Amino acid sequence: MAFPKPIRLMAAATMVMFLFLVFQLMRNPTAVHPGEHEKIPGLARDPNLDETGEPPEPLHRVSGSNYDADNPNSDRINATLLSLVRNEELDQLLQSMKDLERTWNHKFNYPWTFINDVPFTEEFKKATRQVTKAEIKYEIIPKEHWDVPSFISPDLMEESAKILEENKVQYAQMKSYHQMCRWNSGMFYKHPALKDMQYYWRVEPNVHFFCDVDYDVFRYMRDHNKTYGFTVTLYDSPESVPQLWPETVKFLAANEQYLHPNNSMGFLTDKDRRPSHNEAANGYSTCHFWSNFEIADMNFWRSEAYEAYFQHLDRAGGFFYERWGDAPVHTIGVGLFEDKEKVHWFKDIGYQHIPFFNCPNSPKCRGCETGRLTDGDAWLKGEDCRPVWFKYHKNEWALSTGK
Ligand SMILES: Nc1nc2c(ncn2[C@@H]2O[C@H](COP(=O)(O)OP(=O)(O)O)[C@@H](O)[C@H]2O)c(=O)[nH]1
Ligand SMILES: [Mg+2]
Repeated sequence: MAFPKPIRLMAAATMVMFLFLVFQLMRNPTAVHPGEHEKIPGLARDPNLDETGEPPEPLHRVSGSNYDADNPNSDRINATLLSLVRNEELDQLLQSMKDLERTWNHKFNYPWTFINDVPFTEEFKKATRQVTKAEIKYEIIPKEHWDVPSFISPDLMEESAKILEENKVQYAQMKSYHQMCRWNSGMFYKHPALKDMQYYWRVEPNVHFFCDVDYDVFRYMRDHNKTYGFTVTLYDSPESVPQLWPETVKFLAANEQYLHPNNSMGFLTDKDRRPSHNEAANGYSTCHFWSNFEIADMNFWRSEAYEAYFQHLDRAGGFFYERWGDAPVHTIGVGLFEDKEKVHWFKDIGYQHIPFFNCPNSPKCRGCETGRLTDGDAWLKGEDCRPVWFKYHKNEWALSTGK
């Protein structure tokens, strides 16, 4: 039976539309459907939703026995996985180690260095040796690196802690937390055991790694002339650092020769996106690289500029009278004294430290949700500083993927 021509045309058009829809759905079955957590104020689209491969060549990979743990002529460079950790955090550390060994280090066998302010227990040593083929060093912090400096007044410290506590600054009263922040800011790379090391990957207890990484990240840093690598960047609580930026400005006024011409001043002082933070932190955006993850070059921390900056901050007393973290101190140091081109977003390293994630869109990742920033309270979604970073820096990944 013959249908009139208009009906036949409509049927054909419907069929074409249907086939087109089926094609679109089949084409990208793993496409991420944007949910609430992917909406980041200030970013049109979370770059973690774009497919993520590897950074550009040259990349060094495993070939034959070149990265075997017992190869005395291996392709490893002077680098270590580094963790300041307490004996009581053994289980949480094993979690971090297992994830990093599974996704990366069982291939490259970089040595681990564990550092503590007290001796490691035999139980700690025995258990950590069981999860890696790589060499492990267990080190104690020299007392003079950890102790509260003599120029810090205990009375003023006690009074200050009360004020910090009233301002709801986390860990305000915990002296060891202040010591840890100071040590991570300006001491760790002076440890005698790290004398011959150039690069480190900082690993904390109870973090997660989700994605297989198949190249030597330390050689990546060296070959691509990078100084500092991060995964997550966040706003800080201004109440923990009110005098950090004013002290930084004072230091710069007397040492302007250290300021790098291609610095990250825009990122450090952005006022547009969160004026209240900038105001409360006296000119600092509070944007910082979240330093519980760092892959970096210790020679930068050992440089004259950063050392002079750390000495200035240390004398100013803010590690104890306020609660300056190593994250803002490292970020400001790198942001002022280093070329911004030398900072790298390790987008391809899936990472979690409670309550934030870096979770790229890659078939190499398992166990995290692409593009999810946090599994914590709703307000945490606003804490992402990547929109500020990308306002002032090009997205290296966009260049390689064309997105
Ligand atoms: N040995 C030692 N490690 C510490 C101490 N305080 C903190 N750490 C380590 O320093 C890092 C940061 O501490 P953490 O409690 O995770 O701080 P948060 O991530 O800011 O909540 C972790 O690797 C801890 O294991 C301390 O008093 N002694
Ligand atoms: Mg931690």
